[in-house]
Amino acid sequence: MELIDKMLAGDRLSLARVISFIEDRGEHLRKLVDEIYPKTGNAFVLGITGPPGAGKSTVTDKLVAEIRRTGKRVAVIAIDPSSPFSGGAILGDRIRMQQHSGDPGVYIRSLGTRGKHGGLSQSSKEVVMALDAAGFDWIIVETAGVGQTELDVLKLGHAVCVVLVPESGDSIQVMKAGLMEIADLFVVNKCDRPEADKLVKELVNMIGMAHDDAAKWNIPVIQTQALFNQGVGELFTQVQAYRDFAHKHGTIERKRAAFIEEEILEIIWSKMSRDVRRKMAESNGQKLLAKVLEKKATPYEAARKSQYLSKKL
Ligand SMILES: Nc1nc2c(ncn2[C@@H]2O[C@H](COP(=O)(O)OP(=O)(O)O)[C@@H](O)[C@H]2O)c(=O)[nH]1
Ligand SMILES: [Mg+2]
Repeated sequence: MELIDKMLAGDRLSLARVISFIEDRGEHLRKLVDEIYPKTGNAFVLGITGPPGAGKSTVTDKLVAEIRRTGKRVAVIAIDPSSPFSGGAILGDRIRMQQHSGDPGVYIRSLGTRGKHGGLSQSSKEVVMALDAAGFDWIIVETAGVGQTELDVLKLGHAVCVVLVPESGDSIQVMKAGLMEIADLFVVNKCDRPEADKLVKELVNMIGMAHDDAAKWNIPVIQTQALFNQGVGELFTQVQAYRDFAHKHGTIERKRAAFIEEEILEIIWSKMSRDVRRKMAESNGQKLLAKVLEKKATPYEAARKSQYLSKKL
């Protein structure tokens, strides 16, 4: 496909079009992903999450500068499932990102709920594949850790960095939000504010409780003041250390396998769900529905009578 060839050759407009195709989940999608997939496997994917306002975008922005100093290419996807309501934040991000505009080694894109609902985790996986194929060495996925969709999206990362701030409250919240399980690195940002030490101590305690196995990665707690460019160099050093550790211990390969398995399952689920809905809308499905409405059958009986539960499953 000419579009893919141009994207692989570094044409940014083609990359943008490919990403839009993926977001729109249109008819060319399958051919597109078929061509992209064989070219993937080089990029390291870093998820950055944390509560809104913690400084994820500011940290990302400074991290991009650190990565560029090593000469590597970096792409950022900002995932914002609530995009219609966060115009202000997006504007702020745009202004921040302008310092990287014109740098061919940096590509920044935000993904919203465009296209079908529930397709965000699949879309973001395929966007990551496209960016990987397009030759970006680092892919940063920024998402607010507030819901299941966001947690699903983070599964596509090779490493997850959780950004917290002193005022984000008790570290118990971190455990409640399921962030403790997915964090490979913690950042306590806005360390210029009081109470930062307290949060750092709480996190260190929590990590100590969760991991006492020496063969496991020691989750670091990095203190930053991203706005003032303090501590982000150390963060980058730790991210690289994690990447080396993960390569050495086969973690990357395991995560890659899980990522691809999830992609296959999502393709199957969406095809099956389309098929089942179509069958349901046809006359046999509607007859079953009528029976249930007339109380001649229960929903479970109807499901078992459908070809999907009686034969195929
Ligand atoms: N005081 C202080 N403010 C910061 C720091 N880092 C980011 N901010 C500010 O916090 C606000 C939210 O930052 P942003 O990166 O958009 O947060 P996000 O919602 O997590 O992406 C912005 O006004 C930033 O300028 C910091 O280290 N100290
Ligand atoms: Mg942000």
